[in-house]
Amino acid sequence: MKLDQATIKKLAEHLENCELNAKDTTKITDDHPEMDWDDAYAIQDEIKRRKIARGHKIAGLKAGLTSHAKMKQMGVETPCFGFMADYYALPDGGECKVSELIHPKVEPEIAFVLKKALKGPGCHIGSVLAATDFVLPGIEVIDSRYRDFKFDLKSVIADNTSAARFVIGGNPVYVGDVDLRTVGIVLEKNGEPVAFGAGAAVLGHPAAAIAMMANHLGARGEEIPAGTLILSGGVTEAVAVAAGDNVTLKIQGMGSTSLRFI
Ligand code: 0L1
Ligand code: MG
Repeated sequence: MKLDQATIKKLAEHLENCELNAKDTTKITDDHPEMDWDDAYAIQDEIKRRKIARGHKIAGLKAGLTSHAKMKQMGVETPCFGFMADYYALPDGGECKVSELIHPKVEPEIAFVLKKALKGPGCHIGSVLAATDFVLPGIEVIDSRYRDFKFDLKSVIADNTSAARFVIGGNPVYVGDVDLRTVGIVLEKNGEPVAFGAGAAVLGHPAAAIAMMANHLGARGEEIPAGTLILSGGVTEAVAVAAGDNVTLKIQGMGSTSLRFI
């Protein structure tokens, strides 16, 4: 690690305040070009610690930048991992308050819920499918705290991978009953299809994103506990939303979930 504890705490406080006050900032590597990957995850961990210390629970985990469309959109080449706090969770068909966010975008995702813990190294698609209870549609609302979504990968990891809000809904489906590579996904904004694809857009198989997360956490001595909800990453590039928009995600055989932006 290149940053000392005081700097990690200061940067975590700064980024979390940006989130809580819906204020943007320049990317933190501008002032700390020396920071490394461990520093980036240590800042994210400190943001998590701050939320838990204030009484929040962790509602789930997320993989980000897992499709080529997303990597190309953001100019990066590696997936990243983050967490979702309890207050990020919105009810299916419910409202998302744009005034609480900076410049929200939505991503169509496949959500996994585990029935068994997963611990890397050595996790693969088979271990993930064996550990999964069910999958269902999920819309992630991302909201980078960085001005104009301009960042590098270390800055975005520190910023908890732009996590902001999410909704899951539709029909929970047993993984043996669906081919997660060929399953069709349509994201509609105000009744018009704005992004569509198939599950294979996420690293060839969305379960590969969960395996990568388990191996990433395993390398840090952590596991993904049974019961964890995990967003496997945007199937398409992210779509900007504004107050007044209605967004619906439809996944073949899994029904739909939606949000209204107010
Ligand atoms: O969930 C995601 O794929 C977002 C990762 C962070 C990059 C971004 O803000 O687009
Ligand atoms: Mg996402």
